[in-house]
Order: sequence, then structure tokens, then C-alpha cells
Amino acid sequence: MDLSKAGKNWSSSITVPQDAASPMSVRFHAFDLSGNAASSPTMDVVVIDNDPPTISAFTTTPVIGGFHKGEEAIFRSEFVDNSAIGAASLEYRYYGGEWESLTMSPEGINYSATLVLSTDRGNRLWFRFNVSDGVGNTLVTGDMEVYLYSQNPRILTVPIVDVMEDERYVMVLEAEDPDNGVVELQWRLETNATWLSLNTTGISLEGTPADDDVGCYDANVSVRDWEGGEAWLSFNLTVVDVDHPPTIEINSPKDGGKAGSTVRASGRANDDSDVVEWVRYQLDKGEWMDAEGTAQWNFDIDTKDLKPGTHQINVKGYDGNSESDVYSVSFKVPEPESDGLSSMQAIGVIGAALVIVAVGITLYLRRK
Ligand SMILES: [Ca+2]
Ligand SMILES: [Ca+2]
Ligand SMILES: [Ca+2]
Ligand SMILES: [Ca+2]
Repeated sequence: MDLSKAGKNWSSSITVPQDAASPMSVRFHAFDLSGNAASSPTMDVVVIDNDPPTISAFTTTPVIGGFHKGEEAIFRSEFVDNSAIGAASLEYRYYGGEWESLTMSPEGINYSATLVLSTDRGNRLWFRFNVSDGVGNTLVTGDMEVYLYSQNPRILTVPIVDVMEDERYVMVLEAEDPDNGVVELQWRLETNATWLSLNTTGISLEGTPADDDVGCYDANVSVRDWEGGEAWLSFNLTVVDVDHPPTIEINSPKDGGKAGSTVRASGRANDDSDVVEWVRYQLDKGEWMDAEGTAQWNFDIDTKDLKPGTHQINVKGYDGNSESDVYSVSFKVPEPESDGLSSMQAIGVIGAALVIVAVGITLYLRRK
């Protein structure tokens, strides 16, 4: 190309192409008006690369918006440089954290890096690419923010599915969350078992079913991690019927009462299944005998041959399956003679005793 004259100097400018090899060779030629020519030696001019790499595309697996804590995220990117890519890295940070760096490796025309997403550093991740061409030109892309989804908690409890009537049911609830080791999980219970409730302090299901509660129930227990993660445990619960022995009520005689010539005993027998096959009674340690009736029962005791003093009546019932406890009541049979005569006899005995003491004292005094 021609040079143009400015004062004593000749000059020109050229645009060095981005892909120019280095060094570039330069040589000057000069001619005078008579046709004489001269050439300079060839000079080497170093071409310095001042163009940073550029990013032409990037992808992630899973796609942005589908990142889950604890899982791998693969970042792939295509970088272009006018000479060559020297180094590439993925820079990332979590909420409140410092930037960290992961080297990206060539993979075909791309560079890639695999990041295992932290389980316990929050729900947000920022990332960017940092690429250099090896001669000091660097591309740092803008920060990109990604939401990290929480993993679902896992319920560890194996449900207890049977409970006996009148027995305390306690099922301890246990769960773990792969994201958050110590976060407090929120439990919920849905059930048609009115006798069952969620004890949120101890985190357990508790309740005591009664005879009326015998039957089958559905229970759904759920647990949440406050980050959108949730788990369910559904099971059937059966309250098993228990046939309790009957109970006995003794209405008469009153305990400790005085008996006449006949003691009429009566009362009731109650059973959870309303079955009372028999009611039996025993006087003191005698034979067991059948009472009249069952749910309402009675019997008579003739006291004519009983010794004066306290006697005991024992009563028990049977529901075809088990015997009740033995229920007892006592009564008193009085002395046959009147109280007046007994007193007179007592006075006589005391009088005789006084005479003996008086004689004894007299004998004692005479000896002295
Ligand atoms: Ca470059
Ligand atoms: Ca979680
Ligand atoms: Ca029952
Ligand atoms: Ca029963």
C-alpha cells in the first residue's frame, strides 16, 4: 500500500485482522522520481491479541428452573476466541457465601463442569463463566440466579396398625430431610378416628379408643419442610374389640349393716357386651351358689344358724368369656340375748372380782 507524505515523514495505517498471525512482517520500498528504488530489511512486528473470548451459547442439565438440592447440575458452554481458549471456569456462590470456582473441561466444541448442588446452603445459587485466552484477555459473564428446589422429606416411621380397645396408642413420628439436617418439620394428621390426635410437642399420634371406637379407620400423616417439600404416610388403623369381664354392683345389704333373720342381697351385673351368663355368691368361705337373675340379681341368706359377729358375702359374674372380680359386702349378726341381761351378768362378775381383791389385801396386811 502507498504511504502518504506529511512533512518529512511518510505514513500509512493498516488494520490488523483479529486472526492475524504473529509476528507480522513489514518491509518499506521507496522510489525517487528518476526511477531509483531502495528497500528496507524485513522487520518482524509482534501482533498482540487484545480480544477476549466470547460465549456463543450455554446449556444446563437439568434446565435452569429444575435444579434440586443435593443433585448434580451440568453446565456446558461454547466459547470462541480469535486465537485459542486458555482456561475456562464456572464460578458460583450460594446466598451469603463467597464465590467459588470449578474448572470447565473441553468436551467437543464445548467446555463443561458438573456442580453438586449443596443441600444446606439455601435456596438460591448464582453462577457465571470466567474464560481467558491465555494471553491476559478474559471474559466474565454477568451473574445468573437460579432457584434451588428442596428435596422431599422422607418418613421413617413404620405405622402401627392395630390397637386394642381401652389401650393407649402411641406412634412416634420420625422423618428426615436430605436438605436440612436440623430444620423443624411440620406434621399434620387427617383421620376419621376421633379418638386419635397429633401430639405436636412429642411428635406422635396418640389416643385411647373405647368400646364405642371398635372398627377400622383411615389415617393420613403428612410432613412438610417449609420449602415446598412434602411426604405422606397413609395407613389403615384397626381398633380391636376386647371382651371385658362383667362388673358387679351390690345395692343391698349395706356394708357393715346389722342383719335380721333373713338378709336379702341384690344388685346389678354390667357387661361391655351386655352378656351375663350367671351371677354367683358365696357366704364366708362356703360353696358358690347361683343367684336369682343376672343383669339384676338377688338371693336370700337365712341368718338363723349363723354365729353372732361379722359375715361376708362374695359375688361374681360371668359373660361367657371371663369371670368378673369378686365383689364383697359384710353384715353383722347380733348376739341372741338382750343387752340388759348381759349387763347384769357383767356386774355380777365385777362384784365377785372386787370381793377377791378385798380378801387378798386383808391377807397381805395380816402377814405384816
Ligand atoms: Ca483473544
Ligand atoms: Ca427439603
Ligand atoms: Ca369391647
Ligand atoms: Ca364382656
